[in-house]
Amino acid sequence: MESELARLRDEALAALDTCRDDADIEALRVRFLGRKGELTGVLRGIGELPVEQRRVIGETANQIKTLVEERIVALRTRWQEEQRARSLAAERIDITIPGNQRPYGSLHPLLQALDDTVAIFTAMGFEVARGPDIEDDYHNFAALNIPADHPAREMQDTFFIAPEVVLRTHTSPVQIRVMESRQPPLQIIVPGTVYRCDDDVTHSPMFVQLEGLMIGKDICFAHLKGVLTAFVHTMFGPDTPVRFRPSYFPFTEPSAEVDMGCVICGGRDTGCAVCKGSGWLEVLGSGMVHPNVFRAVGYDPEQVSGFAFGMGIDRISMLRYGIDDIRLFYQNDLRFLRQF
Ligand code: 2NM
Repeated sequence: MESELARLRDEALAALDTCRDDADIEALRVRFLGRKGELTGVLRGIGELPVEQRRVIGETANQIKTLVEERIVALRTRWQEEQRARSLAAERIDITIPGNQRPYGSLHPLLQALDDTVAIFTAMGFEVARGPDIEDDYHNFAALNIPADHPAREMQDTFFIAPEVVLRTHTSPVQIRVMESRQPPLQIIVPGTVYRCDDDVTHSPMFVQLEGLMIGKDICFAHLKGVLTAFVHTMFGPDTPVRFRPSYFPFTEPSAEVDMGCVICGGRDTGCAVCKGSGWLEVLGSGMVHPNVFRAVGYDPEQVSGFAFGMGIDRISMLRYGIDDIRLFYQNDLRFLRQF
């Protein structure tokens, strides 16, 4: 019996030495120590041995069992450590490798100027209104006091879709629609794309405009001057010179062009190409809404008054960022766009 146990011990230890992985170890554990294992069998049989042999054999058998168990635990631990070392080596992360750079986009310079302009007017209490790009003759022209023979209607300026249907040449038809559907007081701005049959360094056939309208009981030219001066000062700086110059629009009377001191030469020089030596740059058009416009939308010109204004956002953006060719806005050249 003693020699049988010694043989089992040597066999188990030798077999364990050949183990290559967890599965090998487990197979040997079952073979020697499992419920029907060889060593387990010996231990079970101890009860049938003569009394005087039981203690010695039992002790020896238990020692072997413990020895094999300990060897298995040691092997398992070593195996797991090796495996961990292997996976650590394989999955090693080099934190010095540069990360994946996600390219950031930026807002188009036109959109930046538009967002800023909208923010300035909404801060003054104006709300944003919108309308269709395709308009009828009435809203784009007739209701705005632009008679049938007015040059602004000419084919060369307006994109006609059908005899009475046009791509809007300004956003003013939206102001007409708002006035048709609501009563004063009214303070709205209308940002939007407009279309004119024009294409050169300073004109694009499609451009972004923002118009505004303030109507109430006693709105006068002083309100126009105050609001528009505040706009120029917020957009271009509080020390920017502003002047109002008489002008003409069919839909306003009186009308005024708003100029600001040249951003390039500051109005000091006389040789600046941007302001053509005048020291002033035109930023927007404005005026007191013409009584005929009020009549067209069903307002009583004796009861209400108001001012309106309009500007090309292209122009605002060009002045702001010193851009000299309007077509750059629409060519999507990344070398240009990445500068903003
Ligand atoms: C401008 C200049 C002056 C204008 C007038 C109106 C309306 F609908 F109230 F008659 N909307 N926009 C207006 C006035 C637009 O753009 C240069």
